[in-house]
Order: sequence, then C-alpha cells, then structure tokens
Amino acid sequence: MAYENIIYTVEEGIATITFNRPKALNALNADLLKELSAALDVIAADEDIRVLVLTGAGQKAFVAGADISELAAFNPLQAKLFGRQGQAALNKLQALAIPAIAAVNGYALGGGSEMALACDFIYASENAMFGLPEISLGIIPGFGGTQRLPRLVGINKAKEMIFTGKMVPAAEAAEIGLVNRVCAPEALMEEVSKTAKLIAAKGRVALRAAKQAINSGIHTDLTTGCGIELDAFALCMASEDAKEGTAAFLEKRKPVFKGRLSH
Ligand code: DAK
Repeated sequence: MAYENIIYTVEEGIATITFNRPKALNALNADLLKELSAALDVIAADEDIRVLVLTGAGQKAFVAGADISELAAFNPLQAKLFGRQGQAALNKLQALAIPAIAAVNGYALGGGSEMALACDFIYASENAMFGLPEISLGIIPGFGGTQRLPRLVGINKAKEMIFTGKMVPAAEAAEIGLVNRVCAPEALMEEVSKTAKLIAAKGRVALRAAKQAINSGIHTDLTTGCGIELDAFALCMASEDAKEGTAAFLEKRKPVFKGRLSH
C-alpha cells in the first residue's frame, strides 16, 4: 500500500511509523487510520521487526486528535464506523507481539493520547502536552481513552483529565505515570532509539511472552495472572533463545538470540 498520511520505515529491525499530516498537526482521519492498520499488518507479518516506534511529523505535534473537520460532518452511523475503525487499529497496535514505544514530540490530544496509550510505554519531549479534550467538543473519548487512561494513571486522575479536558504537560504526565521518560526535544528520538535497540537485542520469544503475560494478566486476579505467567515462562523454556541465553551467561559471552522455538 502506498502511504500518504504516514511515513513507514524500518532500520535494523526497528520499524517507525510517523504520523504525517503536519498541516493539521497530524490529526487522525479515516485515510490515516486505514494506512496505520495496513502498516500494522505488515509489521505483524514480518519476523525481522523487533520493535515499533510511533511519532509525529514536524516540531509541534504527535497527533492533535481526530480530524475535527471530518468528525464535525459525521452522522451517528458514520461516527460509529469511524469509531470502530479507530478502535480496531488501536487494539491491533496494543496486541502486536512486539513492543511499541510512543515518542510523543508535542501535542498528544484526544485520539493522539489514546494512540500513545495503546503503545507499551511513552517517552515524551519536554514540550509534549497530553489531554483528552473531547468533553469541550461535546463528546467523549472514543478510541479507548475512558478505559486505558484510568487503568494506567488511576480512576480519579483519569476522571479529572476527562471531565475537565485540560492539557497535562510532559513533566506532570511523568509524575502521574502516563509517561516513562521526559527528554529535551532534540534528544527524544535518540533516547527512544537507544531503548528500542536495547529491546531489539533481546530474544523475541521472551519478549512476546513477557508482553502477553503482562497484558493478559493485568486484568485478572493475582492467582490467575501468576498462572498466565507460568504458562508463558514454560513456553520460553521451549525456545532456542532460553538455551542460548543461559549458555551464554555460563560461558561468559554475549547471547545471540534467534527468536525460535526448539525443534
Ligand atoms: N483536527 C483538524 N485540524 C486540526 C486539529 C484537529 N484535531 N488540530 C489542529 N488542527 C489544525 C488547525 O485547524 C490549524 O489548521 P489551519 O488553520 O492552519 O488550516 C493547524 O492544525 C494548526 O493548528 P492551530 O493553529 O490551532 O495551532 P495552535 O498552536 O494555535 O494550537 C492546538 C494547537 C493543538 C492547541 C489546537 O490546534 C487544538 O486545540 N487542536 C484541536 C485539539 C482537539 O480538540 N483534538 C480533537 C480531540 S477529539 C470517535 C472516537 C474517537 C474520536 C472521535 C470519534 N468515534 C467513536 C466516532 C476522537 C476524538 C478526538 O480526538
């Protein structure tokens, strides 16, 4: 598929999707969501891709939300279809077997914050602004914001953000656990790249197992979650990577992971 609203690149096993509508602060329209969904399918099918990074084109925005000019013209049925399309894309993003990092380089509002929330963690530039301003448009978050935000920062903080629609600067977003790390704008991509490379060097089977255990276990009770962890752990022990990782430690050398289960 030819991409017009995103830029898709892959380098050293790290895929980057750059939302690319800078004139509209990278606002999400139906075409962009279609391209995002197609790129995620390509990534999911490519065994050589180890990490995904999402960011925004230009200096000002990650994603300034859904495209309000498109949104304003929706009838209820079109709104539902758009909502379904967005939720499907974000669920696909969250369900990717590989880790996804949001590099938030400016405004991440509405669907932009929701996009970042569907990633595994967020690094942000000092000038980044998070927020769910939907309430000021007479609507509510519709790409999972009412669900993912309270799970991450707690119910009351999420309610304050969603009820007021106020923007939260990067430093405060880090304090409430929404953002893992805040960087100078010019250092953001470098910091993200360092972490992405660190992750990409690990074993794919273990990464997949860890992500699945966390994502599946978090919404269960502790006993069920630990059961999920045990199954995931056992799967790791069937991998060549586990043999290689433990052997490399004992032989005092660096492991070379292949990301394969044993025959
Ligand atoms: N959509 C369309 N265009 C946008 C945009 C957006 N969300 N955000 C900015 N732009 C455009 C501006 O209109 C402007 O275009 P021109 O006038 O130059 O043609 C250009 O980007 C630059 O923006 P500003 O001139 O406003 O720049 P400022 O620095 O003054 O302000 C700002 C930056 C980010 C504070 C401001 O642009 C702003 O408040 N933007 C809107 C933020 C927002 O409310 N986002 C939408 C949140 S609602 C659904 C599920 C989910 C959703 C919808 C439906 N279903 C289930 C159906 C999601 C909803 C949302 O995300």
